[in-house]
Amino acid sequence: MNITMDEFKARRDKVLEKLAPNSIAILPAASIKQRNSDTEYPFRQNSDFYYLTGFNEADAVLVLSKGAQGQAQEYVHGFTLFCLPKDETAELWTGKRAGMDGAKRLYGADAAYPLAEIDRHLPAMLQNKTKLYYHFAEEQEFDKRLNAWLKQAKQKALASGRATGQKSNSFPEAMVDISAIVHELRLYKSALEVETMRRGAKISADAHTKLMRTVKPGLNERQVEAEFIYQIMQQGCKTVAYTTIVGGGANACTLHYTANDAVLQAGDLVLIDAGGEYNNYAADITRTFPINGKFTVAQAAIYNLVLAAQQQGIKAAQPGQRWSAIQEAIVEVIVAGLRELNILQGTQQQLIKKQAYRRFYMHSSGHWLGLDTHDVGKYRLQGDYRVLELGMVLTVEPGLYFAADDATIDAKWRGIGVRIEDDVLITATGNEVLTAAAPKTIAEIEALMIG
Ligand SMILES: [Mn+2]
Repeated sequence: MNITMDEFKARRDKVLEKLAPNSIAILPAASIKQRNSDTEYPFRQNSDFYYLTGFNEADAVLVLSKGAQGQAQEYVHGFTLFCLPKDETAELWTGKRAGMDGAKRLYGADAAYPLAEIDRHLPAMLQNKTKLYYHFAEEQEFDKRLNAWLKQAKQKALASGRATGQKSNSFPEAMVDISAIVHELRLYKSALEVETMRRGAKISADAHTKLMRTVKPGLNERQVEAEFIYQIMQQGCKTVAYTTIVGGGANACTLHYTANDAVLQAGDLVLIDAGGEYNNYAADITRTFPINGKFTVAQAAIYNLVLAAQQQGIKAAQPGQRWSAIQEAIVEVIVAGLRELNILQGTQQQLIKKQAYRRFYMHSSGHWLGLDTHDVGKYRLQGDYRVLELGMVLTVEPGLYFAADDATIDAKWRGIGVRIEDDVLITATGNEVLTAAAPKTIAEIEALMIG
């Protein structure tokens, strides 16, 4: 289930194919961020860097070089990795390193140099390249270093011009954002990526199921969060893919609620938006269910409406459909349902046109999913929403939220917040719901909670 070194190489080859002739791409790994004094935030590799290398050490630098025109013999390699060298003392404190030898042997680097020597090599590698591909304005510190290397490359070119009397175009004339190339590749998941995501989705779905058995009145939201983290880590996730949301009662109406410190009350619903990160890939699931195991009539009405909308949204997630078809399907159901419940008044067409539903359903249908929870990849091409294709993975997550103090609606709806979210893989013939193992019909949930 791990992505193979062959696949990482195939990804780099695809990037190299898309680079202009005689060009260079530079991509830094993530750095370790200090939390305070001797304590650091947990390390998470930069997703683009990981996608192209599988290399999980901090501060490394990937260089892809295309074309050897005018290059020093030492640098005519496709894939160069700068990383930390083997060092017994340092490794005693911070763990094993691949080192130069490992970079080549285990990660397929054509050349590997110690990070400390990067200032010496990079200016020479930039020489005689016409285009530089890079992530602009993401890491200020690295931007500065890159500028310094460019400046050295320029000075070298001038000096060699003076020495030889020859003029040359000797360093990049254009800089291109590398994101467009790498992100487009990341949007289409390979068989191994799908297998990885399927596993992470199953682990996360099982953890949600476990929470339905665990939740009861009197528990603190934080205890529910703790149980989720326990479950996914027991099954092999390194951590959660994003900050867990556990919102009891009206807390569910705060879309990015993360305080998670209220006591769960009988008679309320609890909304749990939580997913594990498995081998660097994210799962993203939301379930909403009654804290005492039984939906009230009003809660059931809203819940079934969101569920119907989600089911129609998932149906619209088909190859050949546009991204926007999912939201359109959801909105049709939501508006019809809100009219039926007399929460909105007016014709279906007018209410959709005015976006009257946005008071209660104020977000979009979902997002791409992959190495990042809100994964990379464009939603529009030339202005139009793109067409869904085989191998794309996305979430479908409609919701309805009625603020506790909204005096314009009937009191029975106030404080109800419901969202239902699944992870959907676009297949050749339709789709596969990767998170289907987590129950979501009222009958299934009540049976699980009260038997
Ligand atoms: Mn989501």
